[in-house]
Amino acid sequence: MAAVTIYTTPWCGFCARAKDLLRDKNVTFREIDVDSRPDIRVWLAERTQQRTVPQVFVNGAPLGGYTDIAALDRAGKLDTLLAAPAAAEADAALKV
Ligand SMILES: N[C@@H](CCC(=O)N[C@@H](CS)C(=O)NCC(=O)O)C(=O)O
Repeated sequence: MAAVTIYTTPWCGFCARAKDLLRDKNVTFREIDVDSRPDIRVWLAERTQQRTVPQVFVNGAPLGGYTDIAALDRAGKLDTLLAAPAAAEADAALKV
């Protein structure tokens, strides 16, 4: 199973939907609350070119937000990405 990290804020509906989608797939993920972490939000904007949460990373690669992973799921591509072997080093390189 791939290493999954999701950057979120509390009271974020898209974050809840992204986590629900991952949970529905029995995916274990690491959640980073960036509500009080402007340093991580700056890093995320540079890394993803997006300024919204959630931001989902699989094996260190940015997949985007909820609508992005839902689109990957509808296209039948998300399960393959999630089933890849964990790249722990790539995931550990993310900012926390
Ligand atoms: N299409 C994006 C929309 C994400 C979105 O609009 N997130 C809101 C919070 S729920 C956001 O980040 N707003 C700007 C902010 O909180 O700084 C997704 O599906 O993830």
